[in-house]
Amino acid sequence: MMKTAFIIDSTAYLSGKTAQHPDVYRVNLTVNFSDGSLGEDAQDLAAQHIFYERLKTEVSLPTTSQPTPAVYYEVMDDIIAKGYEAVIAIHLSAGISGTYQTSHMALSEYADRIKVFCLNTKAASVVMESLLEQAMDLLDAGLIPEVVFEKLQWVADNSHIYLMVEDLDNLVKGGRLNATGALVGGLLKIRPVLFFDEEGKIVLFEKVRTNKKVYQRWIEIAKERQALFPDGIKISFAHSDALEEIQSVRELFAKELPTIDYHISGLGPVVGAHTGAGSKGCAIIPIAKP
Ligand code: MYR
Repeated sequence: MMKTAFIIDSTAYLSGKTAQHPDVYRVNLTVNFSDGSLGEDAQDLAAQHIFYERLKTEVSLPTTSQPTPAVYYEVMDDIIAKGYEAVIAIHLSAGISGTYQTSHMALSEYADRIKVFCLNTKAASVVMESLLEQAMDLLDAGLIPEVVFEKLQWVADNSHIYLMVEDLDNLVKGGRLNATGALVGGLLKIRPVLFFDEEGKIVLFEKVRTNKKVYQRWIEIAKERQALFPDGIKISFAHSDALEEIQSVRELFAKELPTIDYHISGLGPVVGAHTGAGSKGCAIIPIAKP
């Protein structure tokens, strides 16, 4: 088996066993508060909670920044020195961040020394986490990195992420949602459901009246997606400081789709700076079999 390293950016918010895995190298995005201080992209729920508490008192929204090229050079030099033969990088959607592009550019410079694969997941958070887990499983099953990467691309292309935020303002001001006047106007009585489109940009998917109806709609879509993928799907939920509500959403799902593997993960400061607190996401991810 080819000795393979993984680079993943902090917006994956790894919570399972992958977080501590020795072959996983994390590069961090940063939050910039309006007083000039910098915040780490906290990975665990308790530290994320502290960020959302601080957010309540901020007069203007923090901005975010991607890792500099130097960060990738440092990680890659380390990976080369440790004798890895291949590296698979898994990044936040290029439709909402320059992270993938910078990584791709920096990693390409090493292509004469190590096999380099850089993935634009066109997604964020739990989808990135699942892609990493699936990559490890596929390599363990004996697949070569080239084939693993093709399968990851298929998973990325066929994953769906739905997102509900309490307030669209953050996303609009941060330029991550292309909102028309019609979308922003008259939102008081509706729950806009957002979606990552084919290019990995965040767009309006549907307007629904209540949270309950949103969740029913997600379940309906999950059933449709399940029927499309005979090798199975996984459903992962993400939330910004809204664990209890997302746990009850999982209960709703489990009643109607009992055989599925569910996972819940927190969204940290970099994503939270754009979504605000209380956002809830549902990702429907196909499983690639070796
Ligand atoms: C940067 O500064 O490059 C980072 C930009 C991050 C934008 C995040 C936008 C919201 C993503 C929501 C993900 C929800 C997943 C369930």
